[in-house]
Amino acid sequence: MCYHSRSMTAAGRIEELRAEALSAVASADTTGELESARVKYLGRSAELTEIKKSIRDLAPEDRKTVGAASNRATKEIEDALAGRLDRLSAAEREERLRSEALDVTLPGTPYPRGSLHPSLRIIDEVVDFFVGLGYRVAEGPEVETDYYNFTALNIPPGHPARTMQDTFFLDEGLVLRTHTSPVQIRTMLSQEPPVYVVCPGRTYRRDSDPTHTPMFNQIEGLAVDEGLSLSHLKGTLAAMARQVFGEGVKVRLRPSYFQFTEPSVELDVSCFNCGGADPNCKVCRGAGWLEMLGAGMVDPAVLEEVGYDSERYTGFAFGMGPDRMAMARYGIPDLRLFFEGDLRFLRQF
Ligand code: 2NL
Repeated sequence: MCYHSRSMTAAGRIEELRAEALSAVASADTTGELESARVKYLGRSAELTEIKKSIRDLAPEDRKTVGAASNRATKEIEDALAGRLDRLSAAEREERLRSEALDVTLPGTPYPRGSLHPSLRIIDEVVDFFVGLGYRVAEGPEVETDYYNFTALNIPPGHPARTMQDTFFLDEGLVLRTHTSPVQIRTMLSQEPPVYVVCPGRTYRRDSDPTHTPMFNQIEGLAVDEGLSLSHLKGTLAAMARQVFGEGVKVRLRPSYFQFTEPSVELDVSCFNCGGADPNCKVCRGAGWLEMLGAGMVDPAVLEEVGYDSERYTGFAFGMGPDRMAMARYGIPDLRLFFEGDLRFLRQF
């Protein structure tokens, strides 16, 4: 070792190394620097380590003093390292806590708030009304088979009512559903009466102008039980109209025709805007009444098709267009605005 060449005693060199190491430990400012000092002065190839290894080569009278001195120095350096490590890690922890500290009193980052689409507002209100009566919400596929969309609803293949629906036909007997009625068919096939369901969903017809879009929302509902009559239909739908359009509205039924109900009706509500009094009303255009939905008593042929005993059970069904209802309520002139996703339009609701 170098202390031989400088004709220094081992004990003297140990003392030098001890002093050097202690000062390096004392001046280490980070745990990383401290670790470098440890490796340098106590590591496997540190000079002090080499001295300890060479003790066995010393003259027997020197072994004891050099051994004791190197052990003392090692112990002292270790103690200094441990003490410094405690201090530095505490300081580093403090620093980390300080730099990572969160000021919980700062105001949060404003987060842009969305709004409910006008159609969804109507859908939620109508669905909530029926859920309040104990109806279940049912949903089903938008790609349907010809059978569920038409045949099961008393619209056999080749029937002219099929062409009236402007259907989107897909491959292999599949269609985009033209109404949500197939959901009720699936519900009836999967359970016995009593059935009380409300079925909101997207429906599709080949139509596009200011009052028709190829995709539109529909809400249908179905009740099948013993003893249901047209008066249950009228009472249920009148209560719904009053909840959605206001306690003051009146309702009236007009005869109508649907392939899957008999008798069939249309339900009008008195204009929620003018109450029927304003010949220039923008909402009803002076008619005093707004068409709200179509309905009827489920045709016995439809009940039999799903395996229900039409002698024992009767039912009523209805269908409405929440997009149209939203247009009336919010005075929106063009249905196409509903589906363009223009935020300037949507933010108004
Ligand atoms: C309308 C008319 C209606 C139905 C839908 C229906 C469903 C089954 C059986 C019988 Cl499974 N009927 N649905 C009945 C009458 C009218 O919708 O104008 N919708 C916008």
